Amino acid sequence: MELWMTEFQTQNLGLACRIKETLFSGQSDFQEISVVDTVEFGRMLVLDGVFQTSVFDEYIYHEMIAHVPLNVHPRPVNVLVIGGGDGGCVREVVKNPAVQQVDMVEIDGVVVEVSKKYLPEISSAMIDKHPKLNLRIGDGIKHVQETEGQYDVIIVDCSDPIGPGEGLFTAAFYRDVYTALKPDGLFVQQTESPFYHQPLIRKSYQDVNQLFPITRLYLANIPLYPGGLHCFTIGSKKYDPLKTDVTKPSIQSGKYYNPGIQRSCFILPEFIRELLQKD
Ligand code: SPD
Repeated sequence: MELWMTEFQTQNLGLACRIKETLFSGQSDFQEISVVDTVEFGRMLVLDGVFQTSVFDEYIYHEMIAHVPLNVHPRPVNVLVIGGGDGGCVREVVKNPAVQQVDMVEIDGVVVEVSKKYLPEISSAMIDKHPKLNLRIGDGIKHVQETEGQYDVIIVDCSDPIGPGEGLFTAAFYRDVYTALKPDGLFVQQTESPFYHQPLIRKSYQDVNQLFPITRLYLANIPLYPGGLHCFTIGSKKYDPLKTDVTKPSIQSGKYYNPGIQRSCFILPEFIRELLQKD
């Protein structure tokens, strides 16, 4: 019998994947967690029915959420990752030579353990206990509420704005992120699909723009996510992503990311530019 898993991306649209095997399925205090081995995407993490990451295309999301903001900052020494329980984001962050410490605060310890067991190529920095990595199981929202002027870069590698991810898309959270950053700090958040999450993208962009002198949105092509095109929003106190020197040596190519992408990912199609400009 053929087994399929579908993420319903809207009420009328779904991405269905043929499954070879269910490797893990369980309920944590926060969400339903599955790891399935699929024909097209390989092993895949699914939270509350939403496809989070797959061994087939995870490099795109993780390189883009980590290296783009890190390379906008001239000295990203202290970094905070909120969420990112599969470990792919911190795997990339620790590669930046300027980074000395990465605090990672993930709310769901079960996601970390399951990822270490079933997605070792993604979670390698957590498995190896990388010396730059300080991993804490806890509430990222509370962590930024209790922190002032500590981080050069904050990366919000969250799930969708439902369940545990909901509070990470509020103006109050962005205010606390602003306070937790150093005077020249910047932050990035994944902000979903420009085709299917337009109200969310516009609202978060406007909220960030109320606080930060510089707000920019950038894009990456990610086959696993709705519409295949994904948004990331940067709020920056000082450094403008559009002025990054892409010839600096810290900009090392990955599998998707390279100096050209660092620049070109901020070039937006007209419908997204218009979305962000609307009152
Ligand atoms: N709609 C899916 C967005 C998923 C974003 N989070 C991915 C986590 C990967 N570390």
